[in-house]
Amino acid sequence: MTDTTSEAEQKLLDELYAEFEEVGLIPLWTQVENLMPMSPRPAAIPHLWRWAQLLPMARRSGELVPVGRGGERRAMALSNPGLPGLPYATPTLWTAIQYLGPHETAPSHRHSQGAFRFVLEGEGVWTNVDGDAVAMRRGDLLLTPSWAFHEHQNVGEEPMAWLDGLDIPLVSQLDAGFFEFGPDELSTAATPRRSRAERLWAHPGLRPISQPDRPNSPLAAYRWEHTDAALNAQLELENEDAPGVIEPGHAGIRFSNPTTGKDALVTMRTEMRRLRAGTQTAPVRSVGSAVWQVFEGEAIAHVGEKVFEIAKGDLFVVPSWCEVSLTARTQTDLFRFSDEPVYEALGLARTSRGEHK
Ligand code: 1HN
Repeated sequence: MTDTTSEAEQKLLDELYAEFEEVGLIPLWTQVENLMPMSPRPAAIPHLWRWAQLLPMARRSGELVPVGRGGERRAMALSNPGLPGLPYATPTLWTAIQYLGPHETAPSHRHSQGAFRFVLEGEGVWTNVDGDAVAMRRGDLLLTPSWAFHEHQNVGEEPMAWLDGLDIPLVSQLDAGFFEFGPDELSTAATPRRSRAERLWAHPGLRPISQPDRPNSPLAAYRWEHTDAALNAQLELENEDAPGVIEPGHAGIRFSNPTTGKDALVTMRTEMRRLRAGTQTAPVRSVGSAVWQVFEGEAIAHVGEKVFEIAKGDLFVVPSWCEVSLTARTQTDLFRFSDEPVYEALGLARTSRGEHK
């Protein structure tokens, strides 16, 4: 253990350690630094994926790889270089670009992993969630909470690509994964403008008296027109010196569960940010990991030691306790999701906001 250990003592120690290994023991004194670092030491690293590279590869997959039973989804997962060989963007968040050609269907199934879709561009796909047909359009956030049956059908003449977020790595670590195939036939071929969930739940501040609280939001779709209006209102109020923005030039909304006011999904935070052109955000770091996607605009993201020039569709990862700040070249909208609700539920959440640079 120390420099002063004699040869005889070293021999006894070696014997002891060999016996530890044999019976399945590891002494704390050789491990304490790894077990209890002074602050998080994520294996995941800050990383950027460019939409301009992802989309053509999704198209090629669309030409070459059928979608159907077994594979279930034509989804290409972001693999963090710090987590080599794993289809994980971060240790808790699965993130993919999914592609569905005209008149294709991705079959019904359900799983204990929670999921959402965020649409960068395009339309024509309806996702049926427990038999409720939900249109997917540009700027919309669509939810597929844990254990809801879901299938996707493209009724249009154009292919569609979107972003998928799931808590797959978290659920895997927790050994809490369950999966079930659904029927092979479509649950519904309907293509309504408004889903049943929206007809029941999408009225600001008004909830149906008949419905109980739920851990995940019952509102299956958060429409771009509402998100856009909420962000615009914050920036307009800023012009009147009224409260609303996160910091000067930086508006933000969180997608929430209308039954609880908490995050729309139990395990994942989903947000949209709008930066006025020229805005530089204060550096922030939080415990837990996040993925950002540019919805519109051009900006520079400082993430830890890295600097990313980002444009529409680009995706980047912010590992735990890694500082992030953004500088908007043009007005920029960003979708962000993270695992923060998990840390909050466990009493492990921490955030620190630095000075503007
Ligand atoms: C899934 O069900 C979807 O429904 C996307 O679109 C990605 C990755 C692994 C397992 C199930 C979807 C998935 C997934």
